[in-house]
Amino acid sequence: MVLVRTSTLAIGDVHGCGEELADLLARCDRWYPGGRLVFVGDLFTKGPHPELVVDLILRRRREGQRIDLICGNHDLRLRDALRRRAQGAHLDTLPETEASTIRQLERRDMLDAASDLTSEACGRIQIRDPRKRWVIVHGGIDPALGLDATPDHVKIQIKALEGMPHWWERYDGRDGLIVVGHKPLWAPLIRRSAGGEPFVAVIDTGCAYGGALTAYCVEDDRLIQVASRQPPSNGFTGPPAELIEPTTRSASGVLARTLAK
Ligand SMILES: [Mn+2]
Repeated sequence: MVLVRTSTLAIGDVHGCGEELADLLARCDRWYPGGRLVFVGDLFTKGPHPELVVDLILRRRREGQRIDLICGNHDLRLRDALRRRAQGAHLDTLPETEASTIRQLERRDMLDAASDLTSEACGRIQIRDPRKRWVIVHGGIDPALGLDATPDHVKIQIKALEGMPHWWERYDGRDGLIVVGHKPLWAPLIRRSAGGEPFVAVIDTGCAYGGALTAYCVEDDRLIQVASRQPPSNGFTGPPAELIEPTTRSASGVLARTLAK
């Protein structure tokens, strides 16, 4: 069965996991062929194959697929490192994570293309649908301020202090469905109203740490996952035993275990 309709697929933090992104997009193609892809940010650093991420985005755009990029905190870090590199900085003088990504991109002759995509991502804080039913942003919002009044830097990298509630635990849905990455969770987290309508989706499932890569169709309220190929780290113990396909709706209202990161 193929679900035919305009579909928007938010893609969680890829972090240079190019092979997993290929797996995930192949799976998305089965359910949502030609769907619009919106990457929630943190595209290239940490994982082993940033050049494959570049290649997939460019190739699919050439084939006519609509793809939008949103700014993550690691995209900003990479942009800064790329600027310093372009000004002649030696890789040894750059932060280790960014240096290793740049080294890999240079080796595969993908640095310029990756720089362009990183700049593009850094220029876009959020994507909101015209009817204001949903918004996709990297980190989240300050529920006390609301979506419109939350400063950009907060939207990019809001994180709960130790022992304090996450922003999504204090959000009541008044600004519609907010889809984010940024905070790696064991499982995607969907919060719902009493009527079952989703108003929060957290879809960073720690692919760079051996978890999974997750896509979420905002119109359909459905999740698609593939297993990470990376060694477990940062508290992850490996990919989830059961990956979520669009046939299985996410568990209603369940707060997933979160990483102590
Ligand atoms: Mn991230």
